[in-house]
Amino acid sequence: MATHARPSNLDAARDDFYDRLAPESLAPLWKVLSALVTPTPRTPAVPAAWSFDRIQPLLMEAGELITAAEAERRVLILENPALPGQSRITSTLYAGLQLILPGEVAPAHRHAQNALRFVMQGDGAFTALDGERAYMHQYDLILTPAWLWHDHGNETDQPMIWLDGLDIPLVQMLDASFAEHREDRGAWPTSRPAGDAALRWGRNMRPVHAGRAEGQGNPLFIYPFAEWRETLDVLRRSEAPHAHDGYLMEFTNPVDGGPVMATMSAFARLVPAGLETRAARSSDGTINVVVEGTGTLFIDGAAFPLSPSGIVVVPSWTERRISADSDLVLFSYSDRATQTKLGLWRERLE
Ligand code: GTQ
Repeated sequence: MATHARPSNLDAARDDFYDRLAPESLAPLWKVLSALVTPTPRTPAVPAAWSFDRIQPLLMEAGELITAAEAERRVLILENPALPGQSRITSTLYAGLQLILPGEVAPAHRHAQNALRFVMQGDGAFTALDGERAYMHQYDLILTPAWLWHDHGNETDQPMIWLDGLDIPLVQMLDASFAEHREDRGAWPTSRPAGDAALRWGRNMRPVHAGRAEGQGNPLFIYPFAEWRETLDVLRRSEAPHAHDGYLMEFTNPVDGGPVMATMSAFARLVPAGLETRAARSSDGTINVVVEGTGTLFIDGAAFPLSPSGIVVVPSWTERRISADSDLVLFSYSDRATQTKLGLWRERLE
């Protein structure tokens, strides 16, 4: 078989070859293959933690510098320290803390991105979804699924702060962002009384002739803290904790029992005092919020102290262990819904 003679100065010949590829918009796979097709996930995100107590005064300062109406959304973005300027906390997900002051309205808009809100401080402001208000209390989970009109308002006399979790980077990667704004920059008119969605969809029944189109995402858009917290206690009274996860509940969409939204999954967890979970990893980078208790989250061996209102990001395929000093209650969200649909999600329990 004829073989081509290799040039004597191979390195120089290769460099010359690569130089001639670039102007043709071509690149040699063999230089990048091992970085592209990795045996396990190699995330550019790093583990990181934020303390709500440090962010809260900065957010209040933002409140003096810009109104909710001016800003549209007055939010400080939690950026992964390894991804500055990219508005992402993991490769696919966004997190931010939003402030709405007494008397303010964050005007109605809708967008292709899915959003969840997890209430950190305040009581009684509302998110309106498609004409229905959800009055928010601390540690409630509120959803604004893709392409539904939503606005936020605060008719109380206290500032209200919540964590926004969105799939902004994922939608950006797909070049699939669409958004619309209400012409008058105001709130969407109320068309249903508060509590309507919970009565239609939160009672283990479903409307046979569904009012709102089911195709428009999860219609049950409020998951009150008082309800989900009680469930964790019921689990705890009746069974042993899971060795890797403690007591873990997933919030579900009542239409199909699946994840709360098309792209994001959300979870509530109780790790009882004294338990240290066994090591586990999963391919969905996860944002955790401490609701109650103290302990430590070990991520690839590094210790992140946990205390109420702390926020900790556990990147894809890092090893996590949770150690609870007192009963620890955590809320978390991730892109597991996306990965599961695509057949990509994996976990390894050690
Ligand atoms: O409240 O709709 O943090 O559209 C980022 C984008 C919040 C919102 C964010 C948004 C919103």
